[in-house]
Amino acid sequence: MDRQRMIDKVRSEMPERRWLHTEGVMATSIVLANRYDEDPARAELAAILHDVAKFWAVDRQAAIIRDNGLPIDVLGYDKELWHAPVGAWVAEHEYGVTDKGVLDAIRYHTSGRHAMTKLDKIVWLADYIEPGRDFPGVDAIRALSEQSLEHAILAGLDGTIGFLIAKGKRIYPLTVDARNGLIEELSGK
Ligand code: DGI
Ligand code: FE
Ligand code: FE
Repeated sequence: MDRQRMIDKVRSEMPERRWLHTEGVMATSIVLANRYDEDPARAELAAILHDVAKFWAVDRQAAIIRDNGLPIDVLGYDKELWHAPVGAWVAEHEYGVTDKGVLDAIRYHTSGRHAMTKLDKIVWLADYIEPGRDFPGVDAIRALSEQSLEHAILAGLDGTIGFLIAKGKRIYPLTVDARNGLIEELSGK
């Protein structure tokens, strides 16, 4: 599917404010890809599709996970996590994306994972710091993003994990894996 048709279709799947968020993630992904020597077209493609399933009914999201053999453990955690693996499936099967690295960046854009690829990192971080995001600490992470992808994501993960702890919520294991993986990478282990 060509880029413009894809954009029009994704836009039709969400309210306008979420589309504006997606445009912010697209622009930020391109900036980060250029800064950190990744292909901006792949980063933008993952960004266009990353939240494609965010506004689908949760029953429809759960059915995609169950009916297609996606990791079922996520259904035991917050519904906010489901749209990421579902989005990767939709990108492949409804939008014809074949680039496994792009599909993984969509799949892991909410949680992260152990040993994140550069593309995973770019999309994860762009989602966190795009210009529409406004929460305490976001400017510090925007500043960090100019120095180090890994330090910026680590700070973001600490923020997310702290937020989940403050709310008494469980933490999805891949989110912990992502944090451990970044610390290992930064300490050279
Ligand atoms: O889809 P977006 O809003 O753009 O952002 P996102 O895909 O990063 O989703 C953020 C939501 O996901 C937010 O409500 C927190 C939640 N979340 C992220 N990691 C975890 C998590 N929820 C749980 N329970 N466990 C996690 O590890
Ligand atoms: Fe998301
Ligand atoms: Fe997002």
